Parts: sequence; C-alpha cells; structure tokens
Amino acid sequence: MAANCEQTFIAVKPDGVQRGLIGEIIKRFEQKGFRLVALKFQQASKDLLKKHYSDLKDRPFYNGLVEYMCSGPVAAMVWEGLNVVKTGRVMLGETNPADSKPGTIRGDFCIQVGRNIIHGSDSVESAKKEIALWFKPEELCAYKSCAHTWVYED
Ligand code: DAT
Ligand code: MG
Repeated sequence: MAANCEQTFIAVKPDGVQRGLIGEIIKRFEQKGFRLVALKFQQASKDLLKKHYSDLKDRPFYNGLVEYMCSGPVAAMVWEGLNVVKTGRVMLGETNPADSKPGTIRGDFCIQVGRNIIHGSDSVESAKKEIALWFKPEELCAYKSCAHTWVYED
C-alpha cells in the first residue's frame, strides 16, 4: 500500500456530537489535506464498544468509558493520508485534555479525560483493527481527490 494511503479511525464521541463539534473536527482533517474515505453516524452497541476498548478492560474506568461511549451517537470516520495515524494523534492532543496544547482538538475543546470528545487510532495496527470493527470493506470509498497533486509532491 502506498505511504499516502495509510488510514486511521477517528470518532467524534457522544460529548463531541452533543456539543456540536462534528463539523469543526471534520474541518480540521479536511484542511490538513487528509482524505475522508468513510463516515457513519450511529449509536454504537455496548458489545462493539467493549471490543473497541478491549485492551483497557482491566482499567478501573473501563465500565464507565463503555457506558459513556454508548450513551449517544458517535460520528465514526476513516481518514487517509501520509502518516495519518501519527499526525492524527498530534492533531487530537494528549489523552488528558489538561495535558493537551492549545491548537489541538482536545486542547481547544475539552477539559476532562472522561469527556475528551474524540477518538483516534494509536498505531497503524490498531487502526486496521478498529476500521474492520466499525466498517464493512464496501463502506470505504475509493476515489481520487482532485487536490491530490496539490497536497503531495508525487
Ligand atoms: P486515547 O483515547 O488518547 O487513545 P486511551 O486509549 O489510553 O487514550 O484511553 C481511551 C479512553 O479512555 C480515553 O480517550 C479516555 C478514557 N480514559 C483514559 N484514561 C483514563 C483515566 N485515567 N480516567 C478516565 N478515563 C480515562
Ligand atoms: Mg487509545
């Protein structure tokens, strides 16, 4: 797969949805030059969220995290581009908004770790797992962006 076809899973969490931040978050990824390849608005099941956060199942906040994440709809997305996983995490900020710099999404729009408004994959491997968990292969759109040659040198 070409380097600029790397994909990451981004989700605006229920608090981000309720606070009207879907557009702002999409805008930041669009403006950066990343390409949206899938977008779904859904209230996820507890079962899906337990799988999504299975690596955290022994943490004391796990049950509360799953309850919060299934408490309302989320905007689930796949974004594509060169180093999108790592750059996406930089755009999100730190897990705890208190440690997130201004200019990052968590640094600009939230206060507490349990209401940090957005999820982003932390590695290419977890991105692949999360995309497969949230989307069917046919829900990912293959298309060429007309901006491609103005975003990338080659
Ligand atoms: P991230 O979402 O930055 O990848 P993570 O995967 O370690 O962070 O944790 C997943 C989510 O769990 C995180 O976005 C918010 C919640 N969380 C993490 N640490 C927490 C804590 N100490 N107390 C409460 N919630 C926490
Ligand atoms: Mg994580």
